[in-house]
Amino acid sequence: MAEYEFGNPEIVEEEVDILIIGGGMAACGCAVEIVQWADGTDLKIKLVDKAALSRSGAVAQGLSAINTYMGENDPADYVRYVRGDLMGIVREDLVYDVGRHVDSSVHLFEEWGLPIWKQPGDEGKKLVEGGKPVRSGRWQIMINGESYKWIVAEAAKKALGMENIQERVFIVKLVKDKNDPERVAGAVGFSVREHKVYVYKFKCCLLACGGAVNVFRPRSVGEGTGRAWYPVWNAGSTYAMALEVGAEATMMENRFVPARFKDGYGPVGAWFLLFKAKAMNAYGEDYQTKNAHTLEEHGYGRYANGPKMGTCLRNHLMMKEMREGRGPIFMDTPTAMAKLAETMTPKEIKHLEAEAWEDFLDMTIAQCGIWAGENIEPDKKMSELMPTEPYLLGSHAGCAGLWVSGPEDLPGVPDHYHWGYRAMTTVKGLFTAGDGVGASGHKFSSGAFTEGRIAAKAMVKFALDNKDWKPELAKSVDELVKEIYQPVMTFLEHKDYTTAIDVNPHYITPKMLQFRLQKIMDEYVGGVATWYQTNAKMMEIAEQKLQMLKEDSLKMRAKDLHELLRAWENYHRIIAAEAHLKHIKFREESRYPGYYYRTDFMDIDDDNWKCFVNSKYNAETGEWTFRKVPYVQLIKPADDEPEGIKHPGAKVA
Ligand code: SFD
Ligand code: AMP
Repeated sequence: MAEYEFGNPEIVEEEVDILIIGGGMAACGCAVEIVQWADGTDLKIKLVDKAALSRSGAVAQGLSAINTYMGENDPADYVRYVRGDLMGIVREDLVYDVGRHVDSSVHLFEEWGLPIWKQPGDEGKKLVEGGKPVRSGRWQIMINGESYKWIVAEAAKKALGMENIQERVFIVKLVKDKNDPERVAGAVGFSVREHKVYVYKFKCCLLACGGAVNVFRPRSVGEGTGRAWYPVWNAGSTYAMALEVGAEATMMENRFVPARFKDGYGPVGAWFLLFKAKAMNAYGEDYQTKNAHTLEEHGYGRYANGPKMGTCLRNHLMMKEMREGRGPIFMDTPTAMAKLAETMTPKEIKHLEAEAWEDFLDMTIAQCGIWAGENIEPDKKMSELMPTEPYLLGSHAGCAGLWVSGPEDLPGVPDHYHWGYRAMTTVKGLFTAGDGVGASGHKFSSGAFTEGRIAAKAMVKFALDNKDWKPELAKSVDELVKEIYQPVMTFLEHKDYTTAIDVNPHYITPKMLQFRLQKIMDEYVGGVATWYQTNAKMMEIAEQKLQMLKEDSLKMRAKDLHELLRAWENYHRIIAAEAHLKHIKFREESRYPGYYYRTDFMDIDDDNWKCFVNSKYNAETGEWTFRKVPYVQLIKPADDEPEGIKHPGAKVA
């Protein structure tokens, strides 16, 4: 059967100086910046993305806001905001570095044609010309962003040249250097359109493949399957590939559980901040105010400042309502719109209604589908809100990721925050940005792009400093190809054993394996099934089940290239899931109530746990090692910051 004759892929080998893996915001930032630093050198730079650059990654559908823009704000206050939102433990050096550089990235977006909303009177005036943006919140500005990714990708394409961009190649693994096990020398992947395996050698690489989605069972099942808030095509590749070559991860216990418009996963930021809508319980009560005093339990209130509190605590109060039976939770869109309309002309009201729809048409079209399908006119009928399944990411309101070297020029930065090239992980030659960088969330699209730019400069320096070094792969090309095409071989070998192609004792389909992973994570590691609760005993069971799943993952089949992609995505998800589980188990407290709860350690315990948790994975033995890493406060707390923030950090060796 011709359709199955793909067991023998063509092999494409290429050596470059710098490989950019991923084509999202961070990777595009890197591409745009790197050509400037590499100008006048003969460095060969290539970018490889699993999808098509113009619509790949989290920004594929577009966005309605740029969530990180300093403008008149001091980056030190930005650090205060991020650290408050992430319960006191962030790498303030990394956050500050994004803060002081991010505006120039946003100015580039505008120069390339991204429409940024301006205040009345400033229309047509660019930000760099003093045009005042429409702010939804202190840090966020509104955009007409349906084509955001297209615009940013076009700049990246122009900078690098299409001949240096390889689309639709999924990178499966990094390869260590033959002579130095602490260093990466290559990456290997396959085309998702042609029967080809790609083997790259390089001096250094940027690993920027986004966060991890579909690790947990999603709320959308059945006809809704495939809908998620974060992009389903970001499958934990950044974390898995880095961990497998020994890079140190940090804060992988952290996750993001966004409160979203139910079923369509429409973001809430514009509604809360721009339209000033209020959320309420089923009985019309403002639960956030009503429940605020309950934050005193377990020390959670130490991280809230009156009504001001971070994302996870806002979730916590919402979840309490739902757990105790006062759901559903509603976003009161009609009242908000009526209030705004009080001072508007009919034409302006029409415009406001259009904006309400556009907020979702620009980034979460499915939410408009829900509104249309369920006869919801936002000015007439309220919409339900719901906390989603957990996502692992380092760029939105979460901080899972890798431990990277920070800037050296900030006062008070301790030695353990920087050890080499900026943005490099603990593995030589391996850099990351965006969702890849741990312990520094709230970068969003603009911050991820900015981190890509920061990494670009450091990578050029690294490549030039290592000009005479020749990469040699620790594994032969034959071995690598065999490994990558194993799911195909498994299928070809066993497909005729049964008559029903999906039923076969010799293999498991990627789809079934994904269901198993999601069920384990959902039921034992704090997914929606247990209202985000877990404990050591539940996690012990999850560990055993994950171990078996890992063994079975070697039996995944691929009947076509699509399934080969799914198989390897799932493999990456399993490693990311394992990291998440082991980190939660190691941290014996509930640092992020509203994201997850350890029912055996419900308190926030600053004396013992106000520190980073870092891990390393040994891919040969399957063992994980953990260490506590001291948190150092670089930006002084303001007087009105809550008690928890003022705690100096746990004393760890
Ligand atoms: O509304 C491989 N984000 C928001 N940011 C904002 O600034 N404003 C918003 O309005 C934001 N909101 C929002 C956001 C995201 C989503 C999905 C929605 C709403 C619905 C967050 C940002 O988008 C996010 O922070 C950045 O995009 C992160 O950048 P980066 O570069 O870390 O990840 P990416 O852009 O997803 O790119 C990943 C790339 O990797 C590729 N890839 N390539 C090769 N091999 C592999 N194995 C690969 N695996 C992945 C991908 O194709 C992609 O190119 S709101 O909620 O607040
Ligand atoms: P979201 O649409 O939920 O991803 O939020 C977009 C931005 O608005 C992020 O920077 C959030 O932290 C912020 N945000 C969302 N909801 C609120 C809220 N109720 N209070 C303060 N900030 C919020």
